[in-house]
Parts: sequence; C-alpha cells; structure tokens
Amino acid sequence: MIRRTAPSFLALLLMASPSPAETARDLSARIHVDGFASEWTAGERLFGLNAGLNLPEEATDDSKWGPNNDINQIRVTWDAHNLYIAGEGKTWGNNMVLFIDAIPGRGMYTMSGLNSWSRNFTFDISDVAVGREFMPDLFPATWDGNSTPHLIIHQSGTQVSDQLVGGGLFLAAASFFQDQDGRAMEAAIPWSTVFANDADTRDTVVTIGGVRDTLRWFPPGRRLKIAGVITAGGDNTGGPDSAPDNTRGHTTDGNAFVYLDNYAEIELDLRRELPGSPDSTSDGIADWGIEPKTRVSFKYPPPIVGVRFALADLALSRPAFAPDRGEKVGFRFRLDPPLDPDRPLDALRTVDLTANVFDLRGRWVRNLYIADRRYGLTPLDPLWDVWDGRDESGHPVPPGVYVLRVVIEPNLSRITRPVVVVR
Ligand SMILES: [Ca+2]
Ligand SMILES: [Ca+2]
Ligand SMILES: [Ca+2]
Ligand SMILES: [Ca+2]
Repeated sequence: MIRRTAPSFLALLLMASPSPAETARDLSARIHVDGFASEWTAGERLFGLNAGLNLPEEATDDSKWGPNNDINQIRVTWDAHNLYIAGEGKTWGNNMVLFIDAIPGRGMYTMSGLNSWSRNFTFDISDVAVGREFMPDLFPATWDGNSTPHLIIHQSGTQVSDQLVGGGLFLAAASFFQDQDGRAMEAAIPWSTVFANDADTRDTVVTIGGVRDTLRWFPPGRRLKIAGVITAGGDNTGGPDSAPDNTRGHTTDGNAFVYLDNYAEIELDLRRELPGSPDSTSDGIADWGIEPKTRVSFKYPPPIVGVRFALADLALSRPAFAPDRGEKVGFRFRLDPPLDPDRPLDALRTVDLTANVFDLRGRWVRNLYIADRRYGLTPLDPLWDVWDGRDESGHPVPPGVYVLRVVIEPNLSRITRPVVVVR
C-alpha cells in the first residue's frame, strides 16, 4: 500500500518555481509540431552566448545573402519515442536543411549527386578515425512557403529516400514565408527512424516505472551531431549560412561548394532510464530529465569570426637580377595579424593569394599565380614565390624596373616592391 504524505515545505517551493524544460518520457503535450517554435525553451537551444567573445554562438545576420536567408537557431530535445528538432530563421525563396549524424562512421560524405536534394555541400570526413567526422544520416528539409517538410534518409553512397509527411516515419511542419519573423521548421522523428539504418540498434520491450513500452535501444553512450544550413533551391547549388559556422565560411556565389566541417555534438546518454544499474551508467536510452543545452559542445566553438588579413613586409631575395644569366628573384611576405599555431582553428585558416608583375607604366607583364590558396600559418611557397624575369609568353623582359605585386583575394590587401632587371 502506498501512503500519501503531505508535500514538505521544500517540495512546495520546488513545485512553485518554474521548472526548466527537460527531456522526459513523453513531451507530446508540450512540443507541437506546427512550424512555430515558441513553445521551445532556452534550455533546448544549441546556440547561446560565447562568453569569451561576448558574441552569440550563431548570429542572425551572418548570412552571405543577408538576414532574409539566415539560420538563426536550432533547438533539440527528446522523449522516449521521438527526437524533436527545430530550425529557426528565414529562407526567402530558398531552403532550410537540418543535418543529423546519428550513426558513427556511416552516412553521407557529400550532398553532391544525391538522387534527391543534390546540393553543393560536402562534409568533413577527414577525422573519421577518431570519431570526429561529420557524416549525416538523415535531414529534414523545407523550402520557403512549404508547410510539410521532407525527411531525407541516407541509404548508401549518394542514394537517399525522400520521405513525405504522412508516410508514418516522422511528423514535420514549417511556416517560413518570405521575410516574416518567428517562423520555423519543426520535426518529431521517432528514434526508430533516426536509427533506421543502424544495425547496432533494436526495438526492445522494457518496463520502466511500471509501464511497459517498446523503445529503440542503441549502444550506450551515443551522441548526435547536428548542423543546419540555408541552401538555394536548385540542384547543385550552394548556400550562404550554416549553424554552427563552418571554418571556411561561405561566399555570395550561389553555386560555390560549401565545406561543412563543424557541428554541435549532443550527449544523449550519460545515465540510466532502465532499472537495474547505477544512475551514472549509460544504458542505451536517451536520458530523461536533462536540459539538452547542458549536453552541447562543438567541434569548433562558434562563432567562427573570419580574420581579415593584410600583407606586410614584401621582401626580395635580391634587389636586381639578370634573367639572361638564368637568375631569378624570390620573394617573401608576412600576414598580419599573425596566427597562433597552437589554436586548431588557426591551423585551418586559408588565404587566397595572387602575385603578378607590371612594368613601371603599370602595364601587365606576368601572372605568377592567381587566387592560389595557402594556409594562413604557412603562406609562403618558395617554389612558386619566384619570378624568372619572363613575361606571360615566356620571353625574357627588357632590362628596367618592374613592379612585383602580391594581393590577398578577395579583400584586395596588396603590397608592391620594385624589381630591377639587368643584363
Ligand atoms: Ca511548435
Ligand atoms: Ca545565421
Ligand atoms: Ca552561421
Ligand atoms: Ca540513458
């Protein structure tokens, strides 16, 4: 027999304070899949404030196509049966896609060439050996004005199955409309769909708290990796914004390839729901009673603010040289600000350099290289940072004074030095 006792003063206090939004056995009474994320809470956001930089982890105005095509926020929560995900922002005339990587070592390495939703996005699989790859297994996706997002599930290679609402595999709704504020894409995706292609998971009948249920069990300690993007609508197009920021950024070019190497990682399973093991033991069921935001980390902590380099100290290996005698002139320069080799993000930064030669009247003589991509930490390349005193058609130039120019593209920081050609 259960004896009911009056709640203690402390219990009354706890009941009176607003409860934080937590994952629970059943969230279906709180999360409404209607395309508006107003019922979601701050504890379900992937992106908060980067305290060190005092900047939002994902900005509402960092899209290359402006604030009407910007992903602002992604929210994630879950219960015993569903993963819930919401993407907020604007996608006027374009698409929003939320990538979910749920199965380690399996998934897409590119969207390019997919049999449905082919886009110029590739994923970073270089760290697969240490489990830091990003290979999405499924993604809800929608377009401006559409109310019923699709769920695209990776099968193998570039083959995906493009699922529609009503097929029983998921619920979803979206409300994006041009420049309207407060719109979102929301989806409730059963764990059995999330892990549809994961042979290490299985439906299992369990009794928890006296209630029998069929849950999708996964190997204990699983994590999800998540990133969202705005894409253009056409096949093989790119996009202007990703969340979390990727390290190489985006361009305004709607056809350019986008390299997605960053993600939010969410610990699903640090304690037990199943009876019979210590509380601190992961058990293969996504945890109930936690705030998802407390479980979020990033491969590269956002925001990833671009460095605007300037060129400094262009130095020549010799002030004058004689091409007729087979001499060449090498050059070296320095990037400002300098990068820090101990910062992982700095090791990834690149700079596009162009070097060319003009005569003293400003007439073009020779391109040494154009938009050559170099790592910011090691921008010099002695093999290429050289002029042999020849013009573009390979003929030695007449003796005289020439101008060597190095330019950073596209911000056009430039530096020049005179070079003397002698016989
Ligand atoms: Ca909603
Ligand atoms: Ca954004
Ligand atoms: Ca962004
Ligand atoms: Ca658990």
